[in-house]
Amino acid sequence: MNHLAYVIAGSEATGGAGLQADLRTFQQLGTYGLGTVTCIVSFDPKANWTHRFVPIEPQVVADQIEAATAAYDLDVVKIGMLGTPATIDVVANALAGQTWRHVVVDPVLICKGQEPGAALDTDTALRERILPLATVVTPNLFEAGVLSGMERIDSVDDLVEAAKRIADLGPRYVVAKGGVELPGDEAVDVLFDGTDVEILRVPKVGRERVAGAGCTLAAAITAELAKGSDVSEAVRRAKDFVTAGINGRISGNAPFDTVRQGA
Ligand code: PXL
Repeated sequence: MNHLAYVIAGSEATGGAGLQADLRTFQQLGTYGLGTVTCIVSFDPKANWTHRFVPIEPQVVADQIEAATAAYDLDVVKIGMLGTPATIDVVANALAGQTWRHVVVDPVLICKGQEPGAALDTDTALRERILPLATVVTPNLFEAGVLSGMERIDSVDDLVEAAKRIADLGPRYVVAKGGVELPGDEAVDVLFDGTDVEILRVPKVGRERVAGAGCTLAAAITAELAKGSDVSEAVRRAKDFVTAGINGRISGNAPFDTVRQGA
């Protein structure tokens, strides 16, 4: 059977994050992946690997979504980096044009090197237009703080509280990720389904962030949902997949390692 997994996200030119990581994840997990590109991020190796960010013309984003959704009966989509309020509008309008079994939103607010000011506009648009459409949202620690309005998230209890507050913004399921920055020896994720809390823990792999982990987790959830898992099972499988990818990570000349999908 053909399981189709669709992603609307940015390109990251080193291939570690964004659409490239998403499509590798889809392929590794046995789905047929297709992608719509929203923006192009090219790190600048001459300026400490900060981001050069170029949005795709909003109409071209709309055209890509039109082509993908006309060619196939898609019912599961991942939303990654959108980048600008104009792109968010186009994507929100296009998503509303059909029903989806699952909309998995990785609420990418800011990448290393991006202007915090630009991220605030994007935050508001994402919160107002995209989160209400999400069935699953996967904030990291920073995003969980911004979206919940909590100033500090220092413990698993705080992360649970943040997940509950984010659920009030519309998504059915919230996967709040502690990552390496939440204090403790474990990488903890909290899954809140509106009623119950499930806590997933694995020993931390090192103490440095590995590029592409957030993209890969949300893409793996999307692929597992496309294949028919329920959300809890999809999240647990996705966490195993990312943990394996972090253990098998790739090092190059950039000052950060990258998840290897299918390691
Ligand atoms: O990891 C977040 C992310 C998502 N999407 C794109 C990115 C990044 C971070 O660099 O460039 C396109």
